[in-house]
Amino acid sequence: MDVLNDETYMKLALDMAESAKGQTGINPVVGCVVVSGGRVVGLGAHLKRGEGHAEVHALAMAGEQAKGATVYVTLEPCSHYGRTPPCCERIIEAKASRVVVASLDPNPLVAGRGVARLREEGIEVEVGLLGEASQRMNEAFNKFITTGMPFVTMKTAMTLDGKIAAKTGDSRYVSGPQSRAFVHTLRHQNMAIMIGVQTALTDDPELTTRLSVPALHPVRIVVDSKLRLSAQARMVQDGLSPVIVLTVEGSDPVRKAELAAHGVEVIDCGAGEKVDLRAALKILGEREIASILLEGGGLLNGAMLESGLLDKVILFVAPKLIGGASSPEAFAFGGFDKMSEAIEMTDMTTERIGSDICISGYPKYV
Ligand code: AOF
Ligand code: ZN
Repeated sequence: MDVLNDETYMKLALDMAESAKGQTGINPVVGCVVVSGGRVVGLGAHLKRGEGHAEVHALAMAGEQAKGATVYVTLEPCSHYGRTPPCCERIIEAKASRVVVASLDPNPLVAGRGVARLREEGIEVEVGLLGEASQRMNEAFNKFITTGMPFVTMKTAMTLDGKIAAKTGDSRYVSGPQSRAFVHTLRHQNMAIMIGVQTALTDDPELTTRLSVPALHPVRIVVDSKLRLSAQARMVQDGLSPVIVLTVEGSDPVRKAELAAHGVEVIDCGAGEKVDLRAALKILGEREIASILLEGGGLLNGAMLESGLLDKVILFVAPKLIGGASSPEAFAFGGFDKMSEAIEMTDMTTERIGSDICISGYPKYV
């Protein structure tokens, strides 16, 4: 049984923010709860880029009752004129007397100015309540707004012996139904999904989001230096969301034109033999793709890891042993000579999902 306190309301604000994950584009998810005279008088979340911020919705619901109220907000109220006016001015205008903030806004246009402005007006401000949860929730936004680079989450399902398919290539399915539903939730929550061309050729995947409720489809990105993707591929034909092919300068102009004629955007990333992955992510960032779910295969996973471009790894480990020296592995790369050189993961979590174990963490590049 929870005791009613500040945390109760901040948790509610975080839950509302969480439910909007995936639908705010490059914007963060934010929730806000207004409490006055012992009652919740306003609730709000930021639902779509370009539309009202969380505080604006919650304060509109609270109306006159916002006077003297406490405002719980998961992210520092903004202080800048963006697509919408500054939330700190809206809070000041509403005459709230206390503001509880989970975490500061890393956007260089805000970064503490929102809190400073509220304090300047004599409003009591506390920062940090459930701050870690708020920061995790917006980990993609936090990276994108400070670096312009998308946040990359790699997910893979593997057997207990680290294989992502049998030696024949068969991979349907490694993990169980609950894990697979979770992956579709991750697709909904990420702006784009990325795979290597070999996976596209082997599986002809749709890369859409299929859940028991309607959800958002990510942009589909294929890393394909030699332009081997077929224009007949299901993802090219279905028209459900854009397809981007990352290739290199000098790849076959005829194939380029053919893919383009089918609505595929083909982007050159470097002049080398292989796609310059870092340059590719920079270009995708410039196109306002702030989060990418990397879904393999092993070679692309390995290359992304080696290049230090994976921000987060989510592994669904199924209670199976498939064996086979040639069975593909989750991370295929040259490897290191010594255990002391291994890439370490930080902030690991484990969770049981059906009969699988979900392990997630953040690779630490030194
Ligand atoms: C808040 N509350 O609910 C959100 C905030 O283009 P705009 O006007 O929507 O501004 C986007 C920026 O505002 C975004 O980068 C982040 O710094 C902040 N988002 N701030 O006070 C909200 N979504
Ligand atoms: Zn705002």
